[in-house]
Amino acid sequence: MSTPSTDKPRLSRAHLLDLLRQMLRIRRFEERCVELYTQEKIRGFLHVYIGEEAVGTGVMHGLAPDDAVVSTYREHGHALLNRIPMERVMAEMYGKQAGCSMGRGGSMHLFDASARFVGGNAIVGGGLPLAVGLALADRLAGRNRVTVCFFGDGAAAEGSFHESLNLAALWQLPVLFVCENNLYAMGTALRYAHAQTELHRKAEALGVPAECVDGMDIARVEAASARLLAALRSGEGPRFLECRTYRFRAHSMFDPELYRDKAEVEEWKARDPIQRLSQWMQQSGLLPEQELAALEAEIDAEVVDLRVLRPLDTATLLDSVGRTHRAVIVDEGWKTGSLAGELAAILAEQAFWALDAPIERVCSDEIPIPYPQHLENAALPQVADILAAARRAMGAAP
Ligand SMILES: Cc1ncc(C[n+]2csc(CCOP(=O)(O)OP(=O)(O)O)c2C)c(N)n1
Ligand SMILES: [Mg+2]
Repeated sequence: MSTPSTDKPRLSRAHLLDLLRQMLRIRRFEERCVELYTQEKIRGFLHVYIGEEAVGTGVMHGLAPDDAVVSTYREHGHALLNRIPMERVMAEMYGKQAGCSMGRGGSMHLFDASARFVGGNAIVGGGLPLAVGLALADRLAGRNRVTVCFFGDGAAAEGSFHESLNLAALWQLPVLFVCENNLYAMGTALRYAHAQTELHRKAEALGVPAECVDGMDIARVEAASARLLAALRSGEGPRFLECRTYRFRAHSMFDPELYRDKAEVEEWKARDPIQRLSQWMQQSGLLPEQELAALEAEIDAEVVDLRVLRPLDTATLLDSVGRTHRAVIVDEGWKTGSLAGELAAILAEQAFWALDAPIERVCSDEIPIPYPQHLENAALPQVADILAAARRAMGAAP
């Protein structure tokens, strides 16, 4: 999230890069989750957002830190965008105490009250009344903030949808209802469940002004939601945004996908919001090729923490280099005669042909470490040194 947007889409290079980075971050995180699920490290249900990233990213860029977000069971992206640290989200996927819901929620119940992320929710349509309640509480307490409520097309067939929109309109509450219309509710296509398939029209019928946008185009999502959020903030009552989108993967990990044609999936994949933005930026000269590679690598980087690798787990090191094809070794010891030296030797002996760039070692200066803090800092590896080494490993100018 960032500070509230104005009504114009911000097409500066830095802003677009930020949007691209956020979408890629969600995509890579979920691809990893799928891998971990197939290895049975993540258990229970898993519903990924792959293909729909432009919706959450475009809408949430317009939020202020104290705005609330209510989501569904397909909420990993929303949680990451809400600044819940990735490691707390991943720990929750594993059911660990360090997770954002203390390991009691799992994939469908990511939650962080301090970030005002009021949940993932396994109940279809369950988030809508919560969002209305949050906005009502803000109104009664005189707080000028908004609540964004994400839900799927399936929720628009539920009673709670109609009840929530009705009350929000009646009481003019500051809720932005965002319908992530991906055309299917599990295996049921929209046309089999809704008499009115233009879902934003349902909202209008209930007294909530509504818009519909191409949810695969982040610029359009962001511009529309910025406009609607501005209306909410100036006290004009609730708004509704229908985003036409598509999930590229199955509903969950237990779905054989017998209800849709492969050709349809391929057609939508050709509209991938990440590729669309990066291609547009490349064509407009805003994203040189090596920068895109560096961006991908920044997100793909793996950190192997050697403090937990005693006795030395060489297989993990080799495995990591096999995936990233690069190695940056950070060690507070000296380069010569240190653990960094030992690891570099192991990689040179056993992973040489997997490496696409020379091994980088970021170590302390070859001097006795001085006592005064500023001199100690000058001698020890610093964040800037690590970043410069990572850039060199990626072939970018330092
Ligand atoms: C009240 C309720 N009814 C049924 C279900 C079973 N169910 C789980 S997901 C789902 C489909 C919801 O589809 P949609 O709202 O379009 O979200 P999407 O999965 O497409 O993001 C259903 C019916 C449920 N979880 N809760
Ligand atoms: Mg759906």
